[in-house]
Amino acid sequence: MKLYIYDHCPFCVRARMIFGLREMATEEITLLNDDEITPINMIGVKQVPILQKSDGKYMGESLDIVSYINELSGYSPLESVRSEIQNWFEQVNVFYNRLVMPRSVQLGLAEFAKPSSVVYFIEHKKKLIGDFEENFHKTNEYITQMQQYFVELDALMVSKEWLNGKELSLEDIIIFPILRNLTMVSGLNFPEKLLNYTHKMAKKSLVNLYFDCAI
Ligand SMILES: N[C@@H](CCC(=O)N[C@@H](CS)C(=O)NCC(=O)O)C(=O)O
Repeated sequence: MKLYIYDHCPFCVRARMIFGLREMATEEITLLNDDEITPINMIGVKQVPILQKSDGKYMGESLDIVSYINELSGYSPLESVRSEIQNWFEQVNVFYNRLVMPRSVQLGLAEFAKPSSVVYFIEHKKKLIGDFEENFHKTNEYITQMQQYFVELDALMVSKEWLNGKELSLEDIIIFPILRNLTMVSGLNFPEKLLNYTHKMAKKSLVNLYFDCAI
């Protein structure tokens, strides 16, 4: 199987996690961010992640890929998300994007290997978050807000292994990618339990963190 991704893409991290956690093999292929043709030819839209299954057919939508691989590896469906966790995820989104997007293009990630791919990303995403540099300059303001959200999430964590305290669930699948990408923000302090969880999940799911290149 082949998994088409961008490194910075949290939806792609969801798909990467299930391969790592279920010890299933896949070849990860990072597309250039301004490559529209390849994904459109596969699933009709310019969006990743895309899984090419063993029969050659393509599948988009991160949560569909997660369910498919989870089932293929013999596990029962993943438990759903507590409403408090879903609310946290939705509330944090605006600060998350403003912290992460301006940094994503500065880390030398494979999807931004060509200058045109950086320009493409900035042009599209500034419609969502506004000017990248302005957002970068407001880092301290966003960090202050994010620290408060971290305290809330820390309180919702039932264990350091799995967010619901029992087993892998969709809570881990939606929350870990957000935490993983926030590791690119220098000066953002993860509370101890959350930090422990982030490291453990990165190891178990074979997804890298960005602490060593945070800016
Ligand atoms: N609902 C989709 C959302 C995927 C998505 O929004 N992917 C983003 C990357 S994070 C994308 O490909 N956006 C188009 C772009 O960046 O040009 C899923 O869960 O897979």
